[in-house]
Amino acid sequence: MELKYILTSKENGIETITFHRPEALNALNSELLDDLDAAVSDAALDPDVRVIVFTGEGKAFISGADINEMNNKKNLEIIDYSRKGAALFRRIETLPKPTIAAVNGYAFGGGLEFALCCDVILANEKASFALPEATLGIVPGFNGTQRLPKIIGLSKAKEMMFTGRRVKADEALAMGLVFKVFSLEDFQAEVIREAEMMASASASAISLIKSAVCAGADVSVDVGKDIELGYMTACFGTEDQIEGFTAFLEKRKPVFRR
Ligand code: CO8
Repeated sequence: MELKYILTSKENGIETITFHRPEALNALNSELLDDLDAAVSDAALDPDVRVIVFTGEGKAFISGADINEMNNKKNLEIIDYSRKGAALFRRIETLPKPTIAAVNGYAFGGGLEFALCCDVILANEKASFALPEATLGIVPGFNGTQRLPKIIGLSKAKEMMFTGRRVKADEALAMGLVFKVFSLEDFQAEVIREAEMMASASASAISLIKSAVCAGADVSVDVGKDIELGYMTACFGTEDQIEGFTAFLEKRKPVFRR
């Protein structure tokens, strides 16, 4: 399928999905969401893809949902649009492969909400983050009201949502929103280095770890510990577990196939 607003490339088990709508600073319109859906579906099914990196072309990661497209929509149309994005974002959040948001510039509104669905957020020094919806008279509609407080805490999330102010990379790092910040020149290589570390670990173990984390996110520790027990037990006897243990005992690096 020909994609209009997404570029993809694959190297050494790492798929890079680049938002490519420069005329609107990669704003998310329905077509871009469809392209993203198609690219993610391909990457999810491709056994050669072990890690997915999302980034943006130019000075934006994603400048938000497309304000032109949302303008004049009626309530029910907006509900459909919000559900479409939210369902796709949730699918990405629960993909059985690791995802990295490599935030290269503006991550505003739906752009920040998208990044919140990725497993790790890395940023360059030019990255900035905001949920400016209140300044547009709307509510973050791709579930930022739900995810941001869980990541940075209620008070900081409310301050960001009430003011809509732009948070620069260093502050985002201090808040725990971003995992690491890199200089412009080191950014690409460091993102790949992080992705390579994930790609060299056991893909089957990572998928089970992710399932345990997702399934346990909203339950008590007592319920969560049994969820974890199930996934941990499932690893034993798998090809990767045997290879991982054997490699350790033979003092060599493991070679995982799955
Ligand atoms: N939607 C549509 N077009 C956009 C968007 C956007 N979010 N962002 C930028 N553009 C367009 C601009 O209109 C401009 O187009 P044109 O050249 O035709 O005038 C082009 O991109 C370049 O933008 P600027 O000239 O403004 O570039 P600057 O470098 O001066 O400014 C900014 C960059 C600061 C990013 C600025 O463009 C901006 O403030 N953009 C809007 C940011 C924003 O408010 N984002 C949140 C949108 S709301 C949202 O995301 C809700 C998500 C949930 C929705 C769920 C359904 C309810």
